[in-house]
Amino acid sequence: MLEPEIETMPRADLARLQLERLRQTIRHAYANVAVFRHRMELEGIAPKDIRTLDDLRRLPFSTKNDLHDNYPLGMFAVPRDRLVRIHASSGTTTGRPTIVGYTRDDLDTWAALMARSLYCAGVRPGDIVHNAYGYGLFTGGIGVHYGAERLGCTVVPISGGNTARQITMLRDLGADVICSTPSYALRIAELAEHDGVDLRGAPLRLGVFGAEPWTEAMRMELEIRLGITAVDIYGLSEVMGPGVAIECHQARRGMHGWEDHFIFEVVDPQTGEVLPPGAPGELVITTLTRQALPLIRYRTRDITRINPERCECGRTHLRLAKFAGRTDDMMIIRGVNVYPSQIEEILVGFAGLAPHYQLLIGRDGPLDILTVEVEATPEASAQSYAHTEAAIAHEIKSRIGVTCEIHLKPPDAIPRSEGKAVRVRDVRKR
Ligand code: DLL
Repeated sequence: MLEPEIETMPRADLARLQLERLRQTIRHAYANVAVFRHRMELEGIAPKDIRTLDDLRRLPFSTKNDLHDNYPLGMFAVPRDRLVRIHASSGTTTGRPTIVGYTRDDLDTWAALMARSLYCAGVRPGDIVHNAYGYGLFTGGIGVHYGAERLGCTVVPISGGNTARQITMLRDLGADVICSTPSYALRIAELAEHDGVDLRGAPLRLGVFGAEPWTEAMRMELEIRLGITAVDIYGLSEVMGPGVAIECHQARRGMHGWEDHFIFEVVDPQTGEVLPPGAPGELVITTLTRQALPLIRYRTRDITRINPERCECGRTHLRLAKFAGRTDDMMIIRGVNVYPSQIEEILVGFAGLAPHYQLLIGRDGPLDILTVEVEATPEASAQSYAHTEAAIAHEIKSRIGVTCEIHLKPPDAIPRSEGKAVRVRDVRKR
């Protein structure tokens, strides 16, 4: 273990550390970020009023809109010349990217947390880490890179894309660990099989996958096809990047959220009310050590549950359940709430299907209709398509309760991702 004294800290000590850091963060944000100061003034709260961790609930939420409204650097708490790096995530709603930044200390914290996370996942010093997360403005590539170097690994900074070369490098260098989005790992597995390269016989033993929702069914698929143990990693640019939470290789039942650097709450996405441990809702994160971009009660829009029980690995930091999706990815089809991950759970492992899919939301008069496009395997005969389509539609209707159309597509018809997969296409807007 990298930092046993912190990772297994008694929860009472962890709470004391959190309170001390929370108060410091609030003083820092209040003094340096006009948006936070105005909001707190409107609520009639001053930094000195935050005396316990429960007082956090008195503070207003912050959202991605705050970052957009104060684009590009209006939410920053340090002068521009203290920023040593900028990252950004692509803008979904407004088209504007979300800009984030780091001081030298922020980068140091991030590398240390990523090293801690990779160790927690089972990566060890000396391992060859094939890093196929995209390098650049996206935090995945560079975030994992510095963490793996800090841990003492040999990093192969291949980034995403050029899948044939990925396979050559994986095989020839004998990588121990692959890091990528789960959808891209599946693409690599698929091409390796197609080209007759057996990665299962290679030293490769571990996959660290994240940056998009993925299911237990997909985990099993990746483990079998790549001959690895697959571990889930979570993070978001706004609060740091990858390394906010990760599964331990011992239990792989929920991701340890690093509570010495973040406070995690789960709230009702509609009312904002804080939910008790175990209830599913929207994850809200408060940063405790960020200098450049402190965020207080940031609404992530990601849906999960908190498990505060001590883990069998000995770590005391809480666990976040595998993410069901994002509030903005939730489809409401004729009154039924559906996440893409629920459909994925059914498609993966269905005989004759390759787990490449897209969900199309269209309109038939006043009614929304869901069409599932999914690929058949090369072995499946075109004559059996209609039968498989009916079987999938039946399964989705009985397990999720929505009626949908299934379009089985020939192999390679669904676009492959080299980063985050696009699962939902809303064709109503066209
Ligand atoms: O995706 C950071 C990252 C890179 C995480 C590499 C893990 C590995 P963003 O581009 O800002 O940052 O996107 C953040 O991606 O709010 C979630 O909706 C989603 N996401 C990230 N990890 C997971 C995961 C990076 N393990 C957004 N499961 C987040 C489900 C995830 N969704």
